[in-house]
Amino acid sequence: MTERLELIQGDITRFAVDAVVNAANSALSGGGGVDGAIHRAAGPELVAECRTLGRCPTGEARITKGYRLPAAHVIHAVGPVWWGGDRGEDALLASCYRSVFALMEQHGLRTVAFPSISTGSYSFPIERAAPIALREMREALARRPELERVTVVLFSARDLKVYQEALSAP
Ligand code: AR6
Repeated sequence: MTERLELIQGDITRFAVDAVVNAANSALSGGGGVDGAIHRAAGPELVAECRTLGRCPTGEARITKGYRLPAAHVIHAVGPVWWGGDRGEDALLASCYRSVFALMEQHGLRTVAFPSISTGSYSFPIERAAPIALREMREALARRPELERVTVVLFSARDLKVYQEALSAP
């Protein structure tokens, strides 16, 4: 299973996968960080399709086409804002990852690239987020043999190191 899960440092907008995951906001209106990068690279058709979808609650996800991205689809997942850890943040983050895998199953998608959801503007501590993300990915890979590859694309060398350490933790 582990060989179907990979950690890479890079820019998620460059990945030719069935779906790239966007760390979106509930309005699905575009924003900064990875959301801004994905919308810039996909072109204005992406925000136009997002407008047809309405709001997406925290912990859920919505799928669109990828437009000018090399990826076929974008799955917009809305992670929790970090409020200190007592407002259900861990469960909401796990729910984001599970919602992405549910959409992949519904649409017959086999390869996916994730950013580190919520650990930028939303301030979720990455040392706490990484084990939650990796646990959900491993569970999905174990349950779904049709999933070919799950890639986590970390923007910085430091973030990559945190995920590598979480992946190798006993
Ligand atoms: N490729 C991969 N990772 C990236 C890229 C990229 N091109 N650009 C940034 N990251 P953030 P959040 C990393 O803030 O915390 C937006 O305004 C970044 O270094 O993008 O879920 C939305 O509209 C960080 O590790 O997402 C929401 O309002 C990670 O992506 C809000 O920010 C996530 O950081 C969502 O905040």
